[in-house]
Amino acid sequence: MLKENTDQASLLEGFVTQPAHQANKFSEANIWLNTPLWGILTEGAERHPTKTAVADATGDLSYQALLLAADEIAAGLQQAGLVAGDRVVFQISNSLTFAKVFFALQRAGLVPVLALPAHGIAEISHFVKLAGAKAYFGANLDNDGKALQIADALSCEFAQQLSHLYIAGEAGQYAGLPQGDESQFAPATPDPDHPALFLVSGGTTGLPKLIPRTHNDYRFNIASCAAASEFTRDEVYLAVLPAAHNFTLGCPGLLGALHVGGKVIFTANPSPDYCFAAIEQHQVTATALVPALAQLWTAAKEWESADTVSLRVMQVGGSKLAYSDALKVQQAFPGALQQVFGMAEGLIACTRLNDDEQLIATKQGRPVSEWDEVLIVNGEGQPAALGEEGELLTRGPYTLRGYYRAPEHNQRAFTQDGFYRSGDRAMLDANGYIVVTGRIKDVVNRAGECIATDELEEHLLMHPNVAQVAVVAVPDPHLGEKIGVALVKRGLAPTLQDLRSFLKQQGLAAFKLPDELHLVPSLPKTAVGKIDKKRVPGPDGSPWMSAAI
Ligand code: OOB
Repeated sequence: MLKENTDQASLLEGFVTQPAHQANKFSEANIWLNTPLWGILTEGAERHPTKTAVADATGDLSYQALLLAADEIAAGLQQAGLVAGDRVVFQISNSLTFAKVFFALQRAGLVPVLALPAHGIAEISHFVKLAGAKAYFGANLDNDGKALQIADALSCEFAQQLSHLYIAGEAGQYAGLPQGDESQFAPATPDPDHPALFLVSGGTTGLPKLIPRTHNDYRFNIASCAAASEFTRDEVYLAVLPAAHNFTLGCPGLLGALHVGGKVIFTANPSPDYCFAAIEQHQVTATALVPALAQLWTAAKEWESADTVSLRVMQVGGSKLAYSDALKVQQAFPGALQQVFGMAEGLIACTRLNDDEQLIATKQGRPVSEWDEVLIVNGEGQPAALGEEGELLTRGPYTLRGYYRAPEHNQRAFTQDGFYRSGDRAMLDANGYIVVTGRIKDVVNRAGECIATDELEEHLLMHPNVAQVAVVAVPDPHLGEKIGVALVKRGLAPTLQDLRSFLKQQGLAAFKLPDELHLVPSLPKTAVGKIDKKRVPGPDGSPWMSAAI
């Protein structure tokens, strides 16, 4: 009999479940399968044991070998005293180790908080505290020592609570990957309605929140995304963005590729020269990128000679892909672009592979499941008319009902009837396709006129000398806020006057024209590579915008 965490009740405190009638409905409709997340691996190992499941530059593992490696680690974790239900902060970069440890945790019933490699001690320590974690798993695979520094800091701050610190790769004074006797190992049989993992929220304000994802909801998320992207057993998925991010992990991502019996190639190097070579070598069929990376890959097609025709799905999401960039992606990677609008909180929408090119270039997609509910509401909270902009609210079988241990925030983030308020400004068309037009709060309030920064960014990106751009609200004593443009140039640097006349020619109202221009060599990015407006520097080098969005 497996040891259970005696403190289960307190670990579940602050976890908001789906209401019973909804949960029953999802189970009866067979969209919640009531199986553990680790079933993805064991089912694969039964069906095609010798097929390659995962690979990186160091080697590869079949489904059977990955299961064995995971079970050995899981046995080691159990023997070290960790018990089902315990929380583990997991911070491993894209590698075979990611897959081995991820499945080991699932097999042992341990619940990972999926930290991103870019997270520092402030975020990691916050996750340890909030989740009540007993263990930290870091990776020092390229020997940069960052994981060791985090482990040092954690062992001081959480001497009592954090009883297990593991480092994959050069482990210094810490334990390496545990190895137990797999023949003595019995996998955990978790309640499928309990969290299988915690994703971290992607917002750029404050510390990230924890998003519980249950076995049932996440397996449904993965299967629905795999179906929407038409994943098959021949899929070769390149994990480029951090594997711990929802997009790469399960939309359909690496778990989606394993779910259908495909293969996953991990790389921690997103540069086009490296990735194009990997695409050619492994005949990669699918990958997921943020717009800034898609832009880089598209530009590189002009000089990189590697053959990328095997790539049939290039998912782009995480932030708005400008129309002008979408057209360039379509030209450089014919037939491959799929826009994805998603969130760690749940809802995933995407364009479908047989949608027409123009639709794919202009819309962010429709929900992956018929069970997703999407509502657009106006400022008064009333449903908006078709084609009218408003805030996007959503509810469904894989969308959270509450952030973990955040009752006050949940009051604001959810409606009375359980819809998640995304904070995204969007509109719907008659076919249920979503067009995202920005963040509700991402506006410049210039002398009482509200200017949506996204609209302005779209227009600026059409200028031939603009490579990347962020429009920010800059504090101003007279206007309240004025319009600042931080810009990465392409070729000749445009002047503020050039930009203003260009925008005027496009018919933009005078009050929407930028007040200040700041040329920058690059724009700051979040942990997953989205442009991070909060940190965009002004001319004096300090953050430019007035209030966090
Ligand atoms: C993905 O997840 P998160 O949690 O890092 O960020 C979610 C937020 C959304 O609320 C929205 O504001 C923005 O990122 N977003 C987009 C977008 N996709 C995400 N905004 C405009 N256009 C898009 N296509 O970013 C994520 C998770 C799973 C799949 C894809 C993306």
